[in-house]
Amino acid sequence: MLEEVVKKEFGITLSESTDEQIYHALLKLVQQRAADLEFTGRKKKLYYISAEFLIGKLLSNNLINLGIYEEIQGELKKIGKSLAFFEEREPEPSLGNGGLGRLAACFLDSIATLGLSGDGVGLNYHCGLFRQKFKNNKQQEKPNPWLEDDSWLIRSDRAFKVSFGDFDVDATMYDILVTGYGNGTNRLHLFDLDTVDESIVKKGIEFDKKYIQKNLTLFLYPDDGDDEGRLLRVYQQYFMVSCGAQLILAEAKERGSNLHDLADYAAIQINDTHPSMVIPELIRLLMAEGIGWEEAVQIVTDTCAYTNHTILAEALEKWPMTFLTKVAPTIVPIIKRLDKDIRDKYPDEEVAIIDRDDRVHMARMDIHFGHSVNGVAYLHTEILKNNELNAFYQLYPEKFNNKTNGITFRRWLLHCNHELADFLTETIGDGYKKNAAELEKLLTYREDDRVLNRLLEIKENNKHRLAEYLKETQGMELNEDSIFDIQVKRLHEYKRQQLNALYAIYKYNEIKKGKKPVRPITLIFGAKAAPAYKVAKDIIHLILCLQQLIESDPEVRPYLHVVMVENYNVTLAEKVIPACDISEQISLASQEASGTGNMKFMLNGAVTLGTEDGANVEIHELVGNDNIYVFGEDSDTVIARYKRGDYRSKDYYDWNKKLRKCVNFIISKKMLKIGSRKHLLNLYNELITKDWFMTFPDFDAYIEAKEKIYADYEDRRKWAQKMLVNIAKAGFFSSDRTIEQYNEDIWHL
Ligand code: 26Q
Repeated sequence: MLEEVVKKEFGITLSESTDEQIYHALLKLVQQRAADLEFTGRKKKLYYISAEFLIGKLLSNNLINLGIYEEIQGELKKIGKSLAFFEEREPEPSLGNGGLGRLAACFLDSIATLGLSGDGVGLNYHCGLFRQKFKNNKQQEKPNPWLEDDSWLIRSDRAFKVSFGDFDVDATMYDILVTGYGNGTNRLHLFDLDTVDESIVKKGIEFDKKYIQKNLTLFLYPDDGDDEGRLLRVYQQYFMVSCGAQLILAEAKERGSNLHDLADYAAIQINDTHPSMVIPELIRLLMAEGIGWEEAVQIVTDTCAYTNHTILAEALEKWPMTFLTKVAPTIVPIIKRLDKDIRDKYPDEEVAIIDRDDRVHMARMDIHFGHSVNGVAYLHTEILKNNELNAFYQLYPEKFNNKTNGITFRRWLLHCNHELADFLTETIGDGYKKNAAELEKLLTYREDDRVLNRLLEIKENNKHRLAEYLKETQGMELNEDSIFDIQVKRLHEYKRQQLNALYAIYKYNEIKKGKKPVRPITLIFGAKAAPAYKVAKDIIHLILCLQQLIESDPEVRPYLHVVMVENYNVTLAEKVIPACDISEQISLASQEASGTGNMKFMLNGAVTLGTEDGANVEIHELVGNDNIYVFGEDSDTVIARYKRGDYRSKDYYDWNKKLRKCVNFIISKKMLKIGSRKHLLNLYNELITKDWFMTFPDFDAYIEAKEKIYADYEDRRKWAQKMLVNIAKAGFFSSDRTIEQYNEDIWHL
């Protein structure tokens, strides 16, 4: 297969080809095959519009989806090459930062797999999210340019003009082909400017924020610590939605729409509020085509739907009108008119689009002028309805619906855990690859020692593979016989990596006192902190200092190891997740909208240690009490305490001696010898004066849960049964199920 491509491209044989020529041929081959499978002739199409698409490397997944993985592997083997080499060589596109972006990528896979016509719409960030380096136990940010001459991007011939307040730009559209598993192909459209200039990036990730033509698509979420950064974000958003809206209308017309019937030709899913300006932009464009105000508003409402991914107030975007006036003056009168219509109808200030400080509330616009509002897990949607968005739920109960997140099993099982996937196929057949619910067939093997032992053996092998990889790439020495207890996700106070770090301190002290664990424990962390998020960086500092302290302590090191992997990204996730024994999902109840890492770990046979938050609630319900470890206060308690506003972390610190000892350790002599006084003291003070995400009230329960889960790990047969149940019950979390629900309830493709 590849032989023909190199012949055509270079006029040589495969064995004569250089690695770069083979890599080029692999991309070409995949693209040709994928292009042949494009969906055509459909009337209605979905546009999933999002500031992030954390797609990860694409080569292997595309080969799997196209059904030619083994064949290509064999062809390369014949000439003494390994596919793994080319997988490693591929740069990871860094077009997202966490859950929301990775979800968008899983959804694209499932949409194509289900044979639905649906494209992604986003931006082509040249450097995307920063690359993380550790120096002096601190995070440093470096640019991560991922674009190469040979890449998955295809330059399209569609071009759009976008008018900002002071100037116009000409946009270019690039496409990445999105393959479905044994099905057709969709596209991810990424907009860009030809004038963007990577050479303006200086020291770290700093650059001239004012020079929009040169910097517009350089970075994902440019630092918003100042007005220039915030303004640049608005430029990015308007650029994305203006291009997207123009594309959607152009394509709808090509498919036969007269625009009055746009909703029969297009469904638009707004991924959080970053693309919300698509609503006024579409109204503007429809009116420019001669459609009247009321009809234009109705058409847009019938077309657009909004997904909420967070209840954190600071993530609910509110843009000052002055920003919009500068960046996108043509949509300002439209937003004002939408606000007026709402104010005329509903006097409640809480549901107004423009508030008294002249700020535009993006989510409010989405809810009024979209036909659907969904949360991303059962509990999250309930909290939206009953608390955060209750005023809107009162107005539009029919718009609210839940779509519990999911993950694509192609990447998060077939690709990242070949050994487990093959064993599942041997044991229960390969029906589960297309129909995830069939994983439940595994339950019949619950008492089968051969199956249980094999699950343990696969886990051991994956731990070995991770250890090798981390040794090679990060110089780490992991003890493969230890328990791999893993917390990998973006760093945020609400996710409470600091609680896990306090446990590490507790255990360190216990071991110092002579209370050694029966089996060594490896606490693995991986997390990037937003560059301007000080407390998050202080938490990274704490973890890295603990790592150094413990590594240099021969008394403790054999029993406890804390490691923080550098530059946690999709590629690392694919290696870490299959090797995990214990999956840490310890967010403060009510704060994690869903989580999707929790699902990936479960699918790969890890047991969850978590709070009743996000999709953990649904995992708990599926696997039952025996197969998950739940601790901590529930979301009602937490929400009530926030409402009362009477949480004082200092009280817990004063009463709880065990806790106080661990917190004090942060600024102990030992730690100050290793780390920075300023950062450790900041964190210490933050905890005892604020602890906004309530780690102290959950501290005792967390320690108890950890000790219990470690003890239970020692009954290997029972543990294997827990692994088995987790894998068997993971089917619900296939993003194929999620997408079927979106289509059924919202898109109607
Ligand atoms: C907002 C305002 C200004 C600047 C940035 C932002 C911003 C940027 C990114 C706000 C939110 C995000 C990303 C949110 C996110 O990733 N949320 C996660 O979404 C997942 C998919 O639904 C859930 O599983 C996670 O629980 C949720 O945290």
